[in-house]
Amino acid sequence: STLDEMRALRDETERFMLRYKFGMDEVITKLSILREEFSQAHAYNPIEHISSRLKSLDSVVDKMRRKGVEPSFEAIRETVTDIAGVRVTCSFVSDAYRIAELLTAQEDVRVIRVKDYIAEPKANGYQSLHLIVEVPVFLSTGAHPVRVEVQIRTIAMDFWASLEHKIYYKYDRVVPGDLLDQLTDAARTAAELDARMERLHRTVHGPPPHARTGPTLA
Ligand code: 0O2
Repeated sequence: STLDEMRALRDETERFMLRYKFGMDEVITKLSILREEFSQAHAYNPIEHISSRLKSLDSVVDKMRRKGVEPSFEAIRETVTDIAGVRVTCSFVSDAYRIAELLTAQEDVRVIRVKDYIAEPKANGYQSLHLIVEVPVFLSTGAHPVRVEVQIRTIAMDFWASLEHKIYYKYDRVVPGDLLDQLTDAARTAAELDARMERLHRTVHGPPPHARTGPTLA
């Protein structure tokens, strides 16, 4: 009956979304382990904060429509790579790269895409290191690869991005020009602060163990 079909679709949708939650949980666990291990070994915390969110089904469908793709589970899996999102806030830029390297070097983590908006900030000044990774989630039916978007940034970048995000939505994606200019200028100030803090940090803790390079695609 139609009711049975509706129930089946509801269950399938729940199963579909739950996998993303599990993938997110896996990535959070990996990051938490790195954080604790690092704190123990280096006597300071490279990760200030880890947050996560699961995109609502409504936003997923909206995004599909914006991209002009007819929503289906298969199409969503392929096109919407940020259903599961994890955000890592670090104190220093070098730590942002270090966390990215350590995460992507793990053998069950497959790097799908890297966008380094720290090396190449967006025109509005947005900075952040974005990784799309695929991790296996082990269910009763076996291992299922799940994609998770990981955004790694400094406290200053995060501070800027959260304000910009609020302004962007307050003006319904059409922000007045002078406000945009001020935001871009503030992003420069944030980047300067990051550079100064990094220098101070190095004076105390020495240079980072690796050259400051982003993670590369395997
Ligand atoms: P929300 O509301 O944060 O969820 P794609 O996801 O691949 O279709 P794109 O643009 O290729 O889209 O991905 P990209 O550039 O990696 O950006 C994805 C996410 O990064 C965004 O998610 C934001 O969270 C963040 N982001 C990117 N650019 C900006 C920016 O200029 N300002 C701020 N504050 N955040 C940004 P969503 O789904 O677009 O938005």
